[in-house]
Amino acid sequence: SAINIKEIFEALELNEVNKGTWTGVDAIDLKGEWLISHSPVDGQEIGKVQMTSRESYEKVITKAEKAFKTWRKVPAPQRGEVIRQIGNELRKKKEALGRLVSYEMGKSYQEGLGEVQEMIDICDFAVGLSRQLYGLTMHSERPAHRMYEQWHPLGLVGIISAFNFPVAVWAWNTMIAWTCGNVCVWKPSEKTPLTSLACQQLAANIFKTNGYPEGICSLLTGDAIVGSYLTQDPRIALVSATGSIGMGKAVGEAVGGRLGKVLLELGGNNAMIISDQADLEIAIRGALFGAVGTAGQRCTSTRRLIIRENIYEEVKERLATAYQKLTIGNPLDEKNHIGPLIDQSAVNQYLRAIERVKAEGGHEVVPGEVLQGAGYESGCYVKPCIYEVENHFQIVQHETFAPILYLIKYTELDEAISLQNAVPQGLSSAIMTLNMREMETFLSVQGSDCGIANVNIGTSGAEIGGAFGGEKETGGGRESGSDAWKAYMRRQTNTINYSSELPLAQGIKFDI
Ligand code: UN1
Repeated sequence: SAINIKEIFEALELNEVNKGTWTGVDAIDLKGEWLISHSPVDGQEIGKVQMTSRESYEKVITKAEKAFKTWRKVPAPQRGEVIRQIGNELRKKKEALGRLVSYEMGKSYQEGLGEVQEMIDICDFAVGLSRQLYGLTMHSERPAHRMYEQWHPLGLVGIISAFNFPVAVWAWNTMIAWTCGNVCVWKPSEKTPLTSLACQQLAANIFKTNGYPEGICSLLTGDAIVGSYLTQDPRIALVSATGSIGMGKAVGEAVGGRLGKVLLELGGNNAMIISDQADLEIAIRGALFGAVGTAGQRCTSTRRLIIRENIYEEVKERLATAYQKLTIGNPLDEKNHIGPLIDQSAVNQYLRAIERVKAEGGHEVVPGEVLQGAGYESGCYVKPCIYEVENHFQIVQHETFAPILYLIKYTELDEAISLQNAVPQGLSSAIMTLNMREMETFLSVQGSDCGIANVNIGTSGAEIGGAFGGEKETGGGRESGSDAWKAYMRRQTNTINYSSELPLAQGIKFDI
């Protein structure tokens, strides 16, 4: 579990990182303040990069605009060929990048590898998609006319991503956006700058090797101020943002104010309904990974368990027993299930949430605490905890990005579904049941109101092939698979007249 950061930097071509001037390839021009990356694993400084200044931003965007003029003319399947090469490079660097994700973000090495695998999977998806950017054809109401629609790229796509999936969410967006013919400008979380540099370096190298200009792939480093350059800039046709609801509202307002396009993938408050007709073995395991995996820092993490009253005590006890077996510590050590939270401010939010749940009358099942002593020097390790609550508690209505699980009791399925929907967010949901009527009701129009609704699997861990995103305050956007690509393109309807007449639609007569 000891980390050799020099070796990882070498494997990912990040040797120049700390020198102040970035000599790596492509459109990043760093002249601003230093951004220091500390690992939540051991509190050590991993490296530092400079933030993008306003002046550098202008240079990046000028290059991106120029690059778009080239990239949009490259046939889509040839764009897919570049993505195929990126996928192959990721296969080669999977271990090094997975390790850096784990060290910089704090998720387990297994989950770090899983995240890189998600990138590889979306590359494969994008390669296939590059031959399938289908539009429809329609029958015209006029004789000897033909109608069809086609999809064109938008231009410059801005991507704002969060610390918790520092590389996969970038890949969902960029691999699809590039395939569609856009150029991408990425503003990753200021909490994980090094993993983003590694991705930038890897992708930019491939574009360069293939003879494409700089600017198809650009990176901005910095905080919300740098993000606001993107949201306020009318040259950025689409801003795709993943993060908190507060951030999403700010982005939505700024981009909406200039009538730009947004794709928002914000917080969840995901529940799992556990019926008395569930396979309890699966239910407990699903709830456990959903609640404590990634230390509860997924937007899809399970926050609420809505449990049928006649099995409530049994589920509660089995969960409490399972929680005792969890090992918390260095996430690079494969014997540990749970690593640290991202930073001190996340720890404070965890502590405040526990205070609030107690103040509102929540009942402790498994207590929370900040861990101290050998191995926990960074101060970011916390114990996953469980509270019995009522769904309407203010703190339960709110997404806390930490491993705090709430238990809620129900009697009738309709009531369970109402409780599950009675939060402002609408990302992911699950029901554990072997009863066909219960499951179909949960998936029906009077069932879950979320963008993701699962049966007999947990709320997290979506595959890339489906459209990912949710309703209500989750923001309504869809990323990744299915036809999510359409958000990165503009639709053009074309009507062609091949007759020698000029009939008007709707039969309107206009003769002179
Ligand atoms: C996120 O937390 O922002 O479904 C993304 C999942 C992962 C992605 C989560 N594939 O849990």
